[in-house]
Amino acid sequence: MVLPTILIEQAKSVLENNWMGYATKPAPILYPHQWSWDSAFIAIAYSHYDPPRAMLEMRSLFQGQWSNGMLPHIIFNQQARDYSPGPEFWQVHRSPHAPADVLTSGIIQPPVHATSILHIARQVSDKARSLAFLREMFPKLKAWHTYLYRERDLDQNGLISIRHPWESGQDNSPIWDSALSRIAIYDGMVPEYQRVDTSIIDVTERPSPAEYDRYAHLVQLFYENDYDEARIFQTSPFNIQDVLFNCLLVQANHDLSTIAGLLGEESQVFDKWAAKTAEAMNKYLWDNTHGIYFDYDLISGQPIHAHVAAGFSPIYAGIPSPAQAEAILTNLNTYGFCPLDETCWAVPSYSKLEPGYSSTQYWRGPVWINVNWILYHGLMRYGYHAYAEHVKQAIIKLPSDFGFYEYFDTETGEGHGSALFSWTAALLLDLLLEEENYDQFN
Ligand code: 2M8
Repeated sequence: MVLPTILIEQAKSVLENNWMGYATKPAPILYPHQWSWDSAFIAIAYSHYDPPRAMLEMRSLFQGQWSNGMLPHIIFNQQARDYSPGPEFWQVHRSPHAPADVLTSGIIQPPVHATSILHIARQVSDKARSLAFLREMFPKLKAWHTYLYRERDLDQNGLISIRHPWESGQDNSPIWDSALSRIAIYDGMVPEYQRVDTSIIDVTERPSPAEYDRYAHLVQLFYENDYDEARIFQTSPFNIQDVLFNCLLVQANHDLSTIAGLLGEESQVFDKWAAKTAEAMNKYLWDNTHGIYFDYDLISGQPIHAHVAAGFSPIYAGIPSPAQAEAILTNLNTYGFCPLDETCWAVPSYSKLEPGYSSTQYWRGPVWINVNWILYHGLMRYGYHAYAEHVKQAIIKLPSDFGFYEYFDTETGEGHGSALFSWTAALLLDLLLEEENYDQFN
């Protein structure tokens, strides 16, 4: 195990290496642009040791915000051409809302941004500068959350739905299998695309060609409908209320409410959104038999019984009752996730007991640091300190023993995917530096 001081320096150099001068790419070769939720996690790390850079990271991201409030999942770096699908694939100029001078994708990612921005503001020691930053970001965050509740809350019950697997951040999770398998592909249904990922990473670890065809097909459907949300939802075969997305939104609403309070702005609307989404998650997504939250497929009208670690994430936002949290803890400890002993490296993304589990295939079983960071905070929140410490030590030990990889083999701990992965370094830094937290608002 590497000494914490050395590990901190190594993690900082991963971020330095991926810094593009205005934002941080997720990984040196595989992901050469700015990704939305990656940046939010990365900025949390910068907040501890370089708040100006943290602020720049988030400002750069919001440069790509659409006029309808949508925050796109990729802001393309015009200098980097080696990622596919690139900007031309998305055809976002068909939307009247896309910015003219910034190249973006046309989908979203989980809304961790208010959380990240509040984190940053708390670390800026000059209170006036901190408030000025919040004042600048508040209308952008408000427009982002307003977009989600206006355009994506189809049942008007507080549950936001996603229209592409990439919007979840968990690209090839087993959650999407049933919905994707319903999409029959015929000639002309898939636009031309090239893949770069499979020439960089072992092809068996990446999404399959069948999955990719469907990802591309959905994007074609979006631009053929000029990114008009109402038209998309009338025709789209993919429309899912996702647990992780909604859970992160609940916390982000709480944080946006805190930001509004600090600025003397109306905060009630954000509290109402948080409560509404949390209530709906308990009503519609909680599965009492299995002690886990399941995604809900709006097209089939059925819950999706995929036992993924994200199904426990609502503890992060304080959504479950103590009894529900107790059931979650039992499930985490027993159902192929992470027993509280030395056999567990960290919580796998998908239960080892479920069909199709793989210890190395991307979002179908390996350990991801961001999911474990979310669960760590949830376990702390409910007072499960021993378990939280177990997960925290795993988050530190994996990069320390195997390197700052994108994800880790659940069985051996070995690193997979891209090396020098930014959010692995960032969230490790957050845990190692959090004791030194500066908060001038408390
Ligand atoms: C992965 O997603 C991108 C597509 O957005 C990809 O596979 O090319 C996911 O792990 C996602 O959560 C992450 O934000 C992105 C960049 O790290 O990579």
